[in-house]
Amino acid sequence: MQRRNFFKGAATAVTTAVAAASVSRVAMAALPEPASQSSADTAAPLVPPNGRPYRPVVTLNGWTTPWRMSNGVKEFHLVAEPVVREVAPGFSVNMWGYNGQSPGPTIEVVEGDRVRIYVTNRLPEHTTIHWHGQRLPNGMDGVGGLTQPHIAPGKTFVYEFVARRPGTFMYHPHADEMAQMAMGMMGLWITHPKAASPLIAHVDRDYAFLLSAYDVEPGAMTPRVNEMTDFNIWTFNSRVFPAITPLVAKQNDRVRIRVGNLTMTNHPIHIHGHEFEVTGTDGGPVPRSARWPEVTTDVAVGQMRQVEFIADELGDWALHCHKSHHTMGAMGHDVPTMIGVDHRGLVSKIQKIVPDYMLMGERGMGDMGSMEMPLPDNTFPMMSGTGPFGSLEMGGMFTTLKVRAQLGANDYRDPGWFKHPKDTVAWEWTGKPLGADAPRQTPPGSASGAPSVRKPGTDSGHDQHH
Ligand SMILES: [Cu+2]
Repeated sequence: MQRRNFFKGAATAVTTAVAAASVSRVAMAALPEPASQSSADTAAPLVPPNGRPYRPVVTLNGWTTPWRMSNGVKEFHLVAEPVVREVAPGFSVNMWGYNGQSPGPTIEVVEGDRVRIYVTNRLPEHTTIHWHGQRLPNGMDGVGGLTQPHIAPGKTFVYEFVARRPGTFMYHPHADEMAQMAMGMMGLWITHPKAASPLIAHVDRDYAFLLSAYDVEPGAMTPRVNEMTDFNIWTFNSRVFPAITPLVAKQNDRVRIRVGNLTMTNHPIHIHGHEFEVTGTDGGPVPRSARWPEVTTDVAVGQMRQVEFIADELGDWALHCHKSHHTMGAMGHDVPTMIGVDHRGLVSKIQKIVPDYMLMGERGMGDMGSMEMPLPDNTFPMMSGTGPFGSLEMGGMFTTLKVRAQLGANDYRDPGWFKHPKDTVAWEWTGKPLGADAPRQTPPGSASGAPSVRKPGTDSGHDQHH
């Protein structure tokens, strides 16, 4: 749902304790009406309403803002403001963002477009916007204090430049950066090529998302912004699994995924069942001679990676950060490792005092996905997400790529879980246990295929390799 009425939208979006700066109605009237978004759902791609055609991107759990044409200039209006972001159902966070959401809306333009962006500051402190990766006049680069004065609360600044090269970019503040990005201020910028390019393939599906991390204590609603390393909420576009929309593709579609990293650490983004190539970065398209196949690409802080592959394997394939802590949900930092510790008898003793007491992690941590632990209000389980075969034991930076034989060209709906062909799912072995007479691999050092047990001190004196 997009609300085009700024004042109505802002009135409902600003529900935090932070008082937003007042912005004059008269001053706003001449500006492009800022679109606002209240939903964290993935919006349908915005087919370009006028100007040159292109294949629009799908922003995971996000949206693309419309523009208005003004004497040949594409005009946008971003409003920096406090927002409430639904990170997962039942877990909303007080963030700062743009136009009702964190991340802000995706901006999509075409190479060569002259672009004018009005930025209105409704935050309680000053801000700026830096257009990460763009070629532009120095004074449009958005570094508060260096290339421009800060945008004070209540003020609107104008940025104007030509989108000179195609690619995947980001925008974020260059003012009180640590706090403002820790609060969710960021967005994607896509510049589509103006003509066919030998380095830019036509794709059937084009997905985009940003990596962001927050430190929200379980039960709290506002991130700690002075955090340096101990973030506990790991997100794709300020959203955690299983609340992240799956990527879908029709079999043999060429798929592009654009990922940008505005967290404080790197994220190795990993795909299952396919190999991709990095076809571009925020520096532009990668020369074909410099591409190689990968199944994981590390996205360092402040980088963008654009990967492409043919989605030719049917199924529900995991797509996730390979740092295992980053596919977990909210957790305190004080959970000791309990694997291998024998607690038998201890729990029943404690339960005499604390009836609800449960022991975590004695046999690994996997049980936590199915344990019904009482949670504080406004958080989500550390590992959650249920698949067709049970708990996925995942939260955070994880989603799925769903490849289907039948799918409409513009159909981005979740097709449900994959229906596996007969005899293609790993199964439990329930046959006869392997006995002494069953075929065995020959252990190294034995001369025959017969099972042999080597006793200490009876080395045969030679090794045989089979
Ligand atoms: Cu990660």
